[in-house]
Amino acid sequence: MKAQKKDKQVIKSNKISRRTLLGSMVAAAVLPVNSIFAKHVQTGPHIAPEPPEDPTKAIGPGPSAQGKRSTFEHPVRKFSETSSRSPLQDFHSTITPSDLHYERHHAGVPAIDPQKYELLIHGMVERPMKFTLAELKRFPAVSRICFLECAGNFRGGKEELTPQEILGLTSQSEWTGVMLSTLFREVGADPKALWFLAEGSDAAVMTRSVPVKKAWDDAMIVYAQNGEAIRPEQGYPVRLLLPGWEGNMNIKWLRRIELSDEPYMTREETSKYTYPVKDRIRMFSFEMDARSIITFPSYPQKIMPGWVEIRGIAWSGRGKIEKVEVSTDAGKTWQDARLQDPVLSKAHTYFRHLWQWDGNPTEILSRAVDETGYVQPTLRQLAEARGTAVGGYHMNPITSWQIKTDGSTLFKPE
Ligand SMILES: Nc1nc2c(c(=O)[nH]1)N[C@H]1C(S)=C(S)[C@@H](COP(=O)(O)O)O[C@H]1N2
Ligand SMILES: [Mo]
Repeated sequence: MKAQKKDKQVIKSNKISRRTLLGSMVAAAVLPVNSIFAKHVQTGPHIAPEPPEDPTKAIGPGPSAQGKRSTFEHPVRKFSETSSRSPLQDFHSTITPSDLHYERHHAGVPAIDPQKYELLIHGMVERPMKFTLAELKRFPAVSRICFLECAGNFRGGKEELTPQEILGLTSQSEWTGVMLSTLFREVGADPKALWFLAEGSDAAVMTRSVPVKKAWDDAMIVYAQNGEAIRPEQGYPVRLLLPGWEGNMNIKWLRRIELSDEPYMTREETSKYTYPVKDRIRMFSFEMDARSIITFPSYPQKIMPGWVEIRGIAWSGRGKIEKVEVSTDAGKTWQDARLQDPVLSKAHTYFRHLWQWDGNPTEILSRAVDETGYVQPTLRQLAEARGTAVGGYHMNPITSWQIKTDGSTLFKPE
């Protein structure tokens, strides 16, 4: 009986027009059984697959204390001594599984006993205070989904590069902790304080000066990542979270905050994270500029002529993604991609665009526009705007993929 019913459905949906298809995509309805994305198979009792003899044997012994990935799935970070990159091409949505979050360490990952942990807040405050982890957790908590991105996130130069290799120094988590403004009220921050120093307790004792206005805006002291304690690599037990701002200011293993009326000019900010300065004005903002990347299709994936759903992520450190435009003709014409709701501020936003590939070689590109009206630039525009002062940081050019006649994909280094 059941099989017969199914057969009827197959016949009913045998003919689907392009309009029906697009309509159903927009309405996010279930794809028809006889889809142009998949092979039509004849169903019926005579070819119904036999269930395995003992299905539990095939799957495993039963409940366990801790789950693992399917043994068929192997997403991995690509790592060097100082950083690791998220496998962007393996993700279907925007939360990065915690064990695949990118890492950037200046002196390794310290092991910090949460029982001994303390955060000192002092300097231009009425009451210098030390907070244990338990004390931090007693304050009203807040959760926020946002991306983190290293200021040096961009690599090019050759065709055989995956999204992970090009742009894997960004990830997204749901972070939980206490608003820094709550703690600043607790210690009685002096309204005349303009900067605060954030200091980590890793061997690098990484320090950065942060404008106090970020603390009154949306800075957080976070102890949880995707619902559980922060991973050691992300700053266990506590890190500073500055939504939208360059990664290096988000101090991990945070142990001290000192308020002042001027920046501290720390080693990190005068050596590594120095930026081209024009007329005494820093040429880059602390915010990460809007950008995007197509993660499917991408190297080394292969496509077939016909319908292809182009997919990728877009984000901006200045707010929400307003739109993502996709070009399938090497930048001649652009079309708006669909954005996956909810579109969050300072967060990776998933985009999708249905494209019928005719089998001819072409190039596909994506371009992000954020709510401030900022449009993701081309590499040439970036170079022109910065003149000879183009540095390795804050490079957010439009990236394009070449589609070859055989359906293979290669990065286009420019
Ligand atoms: N204490 C400390 N904080 C740090 C760093 C570090 O080496 N030590 N690296 C910074 C840099 S350069 C980046 S990009 C982010 C990376 O955060 P993640 O490793 O959680 O992805 O942390 C920042 N905070
Ligand atoms: Mo970084």
